[in-house]
Formats: sequence, C-alpha cells, structure tokens
Amino acid sequence: MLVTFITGNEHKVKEARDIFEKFGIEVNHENPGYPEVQGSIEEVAAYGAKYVAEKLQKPIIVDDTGLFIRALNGFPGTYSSYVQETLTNKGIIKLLKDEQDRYAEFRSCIGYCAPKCEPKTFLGTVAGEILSEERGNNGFAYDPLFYVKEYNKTFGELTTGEKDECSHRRKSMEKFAKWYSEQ
Ligand code: ITT
Repeated sequence: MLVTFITGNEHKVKEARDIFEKFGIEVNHENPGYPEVQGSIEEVAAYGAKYVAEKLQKPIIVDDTGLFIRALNGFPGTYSSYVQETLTNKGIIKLLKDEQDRYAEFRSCIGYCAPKCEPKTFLGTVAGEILSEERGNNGFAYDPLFYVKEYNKTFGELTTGEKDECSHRRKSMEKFAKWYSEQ
C-alpha cells in the first residue's frame, strides 16, 4: 500500500514513514502547499485534504497539528506554526512565567481525501506539561518544551522510536492506517 503525504515538514515525513512501516504502508512525499482555513485543526485538515486531492487528482493525506496550552485557553492551537516562527519556544516560556497550570496537549489531525469524495479526519492527542526551559535536541519545534510524565522526559529528549510510541501523530496516523488497511 502507498499513501501520498502532503506536507512541507520533513520531520513529519520521517515520523510518518516510521509509524506506517508496521502497517506495510509506504509514504510518497509531495509538497504542493494548500490554503489553511480559519477553524479547528479538523477543519484545516479536511479542507486541505479535499483541496489537494482535487488539485492532484489522486488520494492524499495531510496532517494539521497544534499545541494547545490550557492556561492560555488553547493558544497557540491553530496558530502554532506562526507562533513557533515568531514567538518561538522562548516566547512561550515567557508567557507562562508565573503560571502554575502547565498542562498542554498536542493534537494531530490527519485529513484523507480522494478525488470526488468527501474528506475523512483522524484525530490523535497526547497530554503533557510545558517546562520552564527547553530540554533535549531530538524532535523539532515545540518538542523540547513538551514534558511527558510516563517517560519523565520531554519529546526533545525522547528517541524517535520513543516519540513514535506515544505521540499525537502516532495516534492519528494509526487510526488512519487501520481504516486505510480495511479499504
Ligand atoms: P505542514 O502544514 O506543511 O504539514 P507545518 O510544520 O506548518 O507543516 P503544522 O501547521 O501542522 O505543520 O504545525 C504547526 C506547528 O507545530 C509547526 O511549527 C510545527 O513545526 C509544530 N509541530 C507540528 N508537529 C509537531 C511535533 O510533533 N512536535 C513539535 N512541534 C510540532
């Protein structure tokens, strides 16, 4: 089985290849880009998947991800990409400086669509805490800030294999892979 993954993020492609391997799904990577609508990550993924499937005239998946920090009412959420580029992790640390509530969730939504079909979405979430310093050099973007109790480590300190065992993306991609294998 083969799936075309539409993303501009090479880290996501690597994680997808590792996660899909055990389902016997190969990943073809393309990056034509797609408009990101205002809305939930499910809406962004569904719209993006439909847009690209019609444009390329073939079935594809996209992944829209956000970091949702409870003390900030879910911010940066769907603005995670912009915030990572502008505020960066240091800015998030500053925003939470005097905050006791450190709870946060990563949410990944896979959008799948084939031409002339309606899109389907698959959501995966993982709970963690935002540290007051960055730790670890693995992973990417928000990973060094995101502490996971079960491992007593941040995503930035986990090996790729460990992150793939428990991550939001593992959960969303696994849901998609199970459904896709049955088609
Ligand atoms: P595409 O939309 O092209 O797939 P992107 O990197 O813009 O790539 P998102 O909008 O889904 O992807 O991601 C929002 C932000 O969250 C962006 O800065 C990502 O680098 C970051 N991000 C996504 N997944 C992450 C993960 O597993 N760990 C840490 N940060 C992540």
